[in-house]
Amino acid sequence: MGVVNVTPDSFSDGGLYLDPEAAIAHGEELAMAGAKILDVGGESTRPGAAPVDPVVERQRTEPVVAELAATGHLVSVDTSKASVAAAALDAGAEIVNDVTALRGDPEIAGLCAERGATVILMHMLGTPRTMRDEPRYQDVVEDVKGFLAGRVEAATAAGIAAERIWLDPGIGFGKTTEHNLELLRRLGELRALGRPLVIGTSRKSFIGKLDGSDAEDRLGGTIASSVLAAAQGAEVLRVHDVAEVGQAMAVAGAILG
Ligand code: PMM
Repeated sequence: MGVVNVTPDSFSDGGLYLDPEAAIAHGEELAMAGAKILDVGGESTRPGAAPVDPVVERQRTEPVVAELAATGHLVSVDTSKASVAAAALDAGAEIVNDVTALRGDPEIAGLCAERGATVILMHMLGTPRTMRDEPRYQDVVEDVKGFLAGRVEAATAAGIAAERIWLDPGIGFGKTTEHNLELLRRLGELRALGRPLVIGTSRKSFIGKLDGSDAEDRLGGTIASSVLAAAQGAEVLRVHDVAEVGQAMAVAGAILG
């Protein structure tokens, strides 16, 4: 999954693709580099980020989704808002990637059910505004697993088919570096939930915490964590550097058979 952030303030690539033409060209580039899914987002989830007005978020994402879907790409929309998701689904998106796991907007679960969309349910402790405030878990893997199981129940109760649900432990969302490492180390335990696992480590701050690197210098850490996640059964890797991670995956896959 290649990341297409149409935002002025994402930590990793904020402002680079705010213009729809630039975002579309970037999406095409990621697809050429091997991305099977293009994840279009119009609201930064960086720690401390302010919420974006739904109209603005929709204006950022809709034309980019429409063009990328029209040229035959599988598109997901990274949003927690039903109105933004609805516009993206109308424009041809097939997947709703919701970092609040359908808790952010009471309308979004019903919408996804009605449209037969695939949904990505992600774990986050708190909100992007508060998630750095001393996150605490009994056992981070068990807690995340319990949360995701509960969200699968809520989603299926709202009419979303179980086979349309993918799950994501939410690396960096309300977790310390040690929590992130523990989740990656024991990622295989989440396979017991029986749904495809999505993982997003790309350029995240836990990498920088380990070696002091800035967001644009975290490719090595992105590759190491992505390959190890895939080796434990993650099926979707949400990354900015599609070509490089793709090559690492091809080599790792060839060696492991
Ligand atoms: N991370 C970000 C945004 N959306 N969605 C999912 N499912 N998983 C993630 O880990 C995730 C996400 C933040 O990264 P960005 O600012 O580089 O997009």
